[in-house]
Amino acid sequence: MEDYDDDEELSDQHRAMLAAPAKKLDELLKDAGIEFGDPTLMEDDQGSEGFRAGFVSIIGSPNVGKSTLMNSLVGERVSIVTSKQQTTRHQIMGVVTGEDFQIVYYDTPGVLRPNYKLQEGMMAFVKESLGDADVVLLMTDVFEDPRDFPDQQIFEHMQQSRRPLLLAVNKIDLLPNATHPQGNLGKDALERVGTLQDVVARWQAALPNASIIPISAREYFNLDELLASLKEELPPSPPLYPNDTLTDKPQRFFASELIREKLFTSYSKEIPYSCEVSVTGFKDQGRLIKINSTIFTTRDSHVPILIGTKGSKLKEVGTQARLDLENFFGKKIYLEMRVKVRKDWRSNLKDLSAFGYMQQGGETENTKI
Ligand SMILES: Nc1nc2c(ncn2[C@@H]2O[C@H](COP(=O)(O)OP(=O)(O)OP(=O)(O)O)[C@@H](O)[C@H]2O)c(=O)[nH]1
Ligand SMILES: [Mg+2]
Repeated sequence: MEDYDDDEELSDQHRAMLAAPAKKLDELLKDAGIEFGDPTLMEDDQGSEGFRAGFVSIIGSPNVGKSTLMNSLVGERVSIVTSKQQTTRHQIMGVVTGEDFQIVYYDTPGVLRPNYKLQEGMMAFVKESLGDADVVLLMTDVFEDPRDFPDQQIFEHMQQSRRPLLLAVNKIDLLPNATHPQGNLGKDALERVGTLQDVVARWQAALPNASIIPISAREYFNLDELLASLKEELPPSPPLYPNDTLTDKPQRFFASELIREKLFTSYSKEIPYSCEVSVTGFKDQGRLIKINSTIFTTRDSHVPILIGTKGSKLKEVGTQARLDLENFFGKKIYLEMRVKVRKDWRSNLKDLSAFGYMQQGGETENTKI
């Protein structure tokens, strides 16, 4: 993966400006008094005829497989995946450019009722993505009942919205099929879930405006059909980003996410949710990348658990993270990890802002929907 711009000199604001979609150009032209649809400009637009491009926001409850789907569609591991809820905390962009289309996907945190400021920030990412979407890709899995969707306001927004709405019902590999007549759900769950037809009927009744596509994001089942449907809903538009764009975050973001993924897979109970990873140093020295990281946790009592006897646990976690980072960056990695206590980082606006969870101006509210 070499498509990230890791210009450490740039402020986040500058980086956001550089990554701003070409769509914004229309507004700049209008400000400059140049009429939209000016025939001289249209001549320059040759080559984009028949091209479609737009933003597709992947929204849904925690753990339904949003990040797995994003990675499968993009063909790279841009978003971390674990079996635990609330793995994704940010809005993560993944761009796919084809011959006649460009889709800018946004993977988002699972929809939840926020209990603390960090979760408010996560929900602001969801609402921002929803507001920006040309197509909303709502995702559920075979287990979820539409009545249990965690946020009624968002659900009603989807019911009433005139924007194209696709509903992907994920994990259908778990249902009984020709090779696994019993399925993989267990008897009780199977009775509760019913057949795929039952699942689809429940969601179609709750969201009559949605086109429903059953998929398995992990097994790549029906993703061609999903992609075809998404392409049909894209507005005619030239590409929004240069053709070779994959994502918009700097390399150190992916480093911190891969380390955070290991915290989710290596520790239990509240520890993954109490921790944040900050990459304090990222030096690419050609064949080797030196990464310095700090794990912040909310309680003193977590420190010995994170570190383990004589540092054994942290060493094990560090080794797993290093191997993954080497795979991801295609280079040797030197990884340093430290543990610090930052008692209220999940509610402290300054910390949350430093960790990238706040909108400009310190607001977590988003008014777009
Ligand atoms: N059986 C099955 N499991 C899947 C499928 N897609 C994802 N999973 C599993 O579901 C779990 C959650 O996947 P994620 O992609 O992290 O889910 P998410 O919706 O991004 O979760 P949050 O970021 O926490 O909201 C992981 O254990 C995945 O391996 C699928 O198609 N079939
Ligand atoms: Mg996720």
